[in-house]
Amino acid sequence: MHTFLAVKPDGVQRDLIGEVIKRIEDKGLKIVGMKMIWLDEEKAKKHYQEHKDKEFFDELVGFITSKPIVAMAIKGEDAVSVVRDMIGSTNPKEANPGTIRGDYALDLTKNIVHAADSEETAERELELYFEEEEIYDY
Ligand code: 3AN
Repeated sequence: MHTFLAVKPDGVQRDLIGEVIKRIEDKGLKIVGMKMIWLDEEKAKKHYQEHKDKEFFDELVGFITSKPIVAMAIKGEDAVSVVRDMIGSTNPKEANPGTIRGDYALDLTKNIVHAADSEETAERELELYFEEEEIYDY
């Protein structure tokens, strides 16, 4: 199974790309696609389309386009739920210690990472960020 994870602008700014990669690899998951990209507004809005009516939507789009992000395709057994558990709750104040957000974030918007929350979302997000040939089968 594949999932999608992104190190957000705050994680990139704080030099936490390596820390996130290390945790994923240490867990036994495989990174099978990876790129640094600077999202434009159109793509950011597509990514967060489910939140388009929320009051925090503009802040979210402004933040995610403020600096580059690192997008990853990750392969492993139950990768979607395993990676969600590893990143911790959306609100970092409630995220357990030992999770990425629990260990590195306090702010609801600047919460270091994003990861797909279902198989359907993973498929959609992988398609949004990667061409088919950019995800390797190895
Ligand atoms: P997750 O990233 O854990 O899947 P979502 O999809 O509910 O969480 O929210 C997407 C992003 O929107 C979160 N990572 C967070 O940055 C932001 N967000 C969610 N809820 C709020 C909120 N109430 N106020 C501000 N930002 C929020």
